[in-house]
Amino acid sequence: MVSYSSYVLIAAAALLATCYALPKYPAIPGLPGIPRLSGRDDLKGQTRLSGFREASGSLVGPPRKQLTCPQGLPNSLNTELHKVLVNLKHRLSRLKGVLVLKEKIREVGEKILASNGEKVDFASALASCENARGTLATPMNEEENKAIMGIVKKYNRYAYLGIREGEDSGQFKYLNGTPVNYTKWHQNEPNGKRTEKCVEMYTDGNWNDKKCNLSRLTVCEF
Ligand code: MMA
Ligand code: CA
Repeated sequence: MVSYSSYVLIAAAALLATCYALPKYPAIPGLPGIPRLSGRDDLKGQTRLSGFREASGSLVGPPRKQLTCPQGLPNSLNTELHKVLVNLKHRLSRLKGVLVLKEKIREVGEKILASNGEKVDFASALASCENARGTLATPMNEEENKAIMGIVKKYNRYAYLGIREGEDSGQFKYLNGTPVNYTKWHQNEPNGKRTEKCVEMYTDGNWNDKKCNLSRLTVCEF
């Protein structure tokens, strides 16, 4: 998954190399000659790479009469890039099919969830998720909670979530420090009163505040 965006960039760069190799075509400031796509929406159902033209908006100087990059890609290049992206999307969707079939990942909305099956303490679980460029699974709604529960059930082992009790407030927070806005506490939880600073998910999907040094299933989100 990680390499998808780099793949797209490399493919785009390779094709654009022709473009930028021509004289008088300045690269977009801030990037080594590759215009920035403004988000994943750029890749959704588009036949033209308008994001590329958009990126040229900040360029100064008189308008050019010639068909130039980055004002507008030559049609042949645009078509070629479009083909590359359609191809990549198709391949990616097939690879995703394999991973879902093999139960290596679960998709919920934009999130991808996965476990390495390892049972470790909170810090180690978080470290393995971050090493894989993800973070600990953090349910933000019922649907995400259910998806994580599916993994917890599959391994039949409680999992630490990406939620911790704040040092000062005693409030439970996401790892970025913002207070939780969706919870699924088991009855009478949380009850640790600042002695149980982590949160585990039971196999029924409910949460319990718990000490952070136990062995729990590592479940990451990407
Ligand atoms: C354990 C521990 C607590 C939890 C209670 C629920 C005895 O403590 O897991 O975190 O709240 O069980 O009974
Ligand atoms: Ca508890």
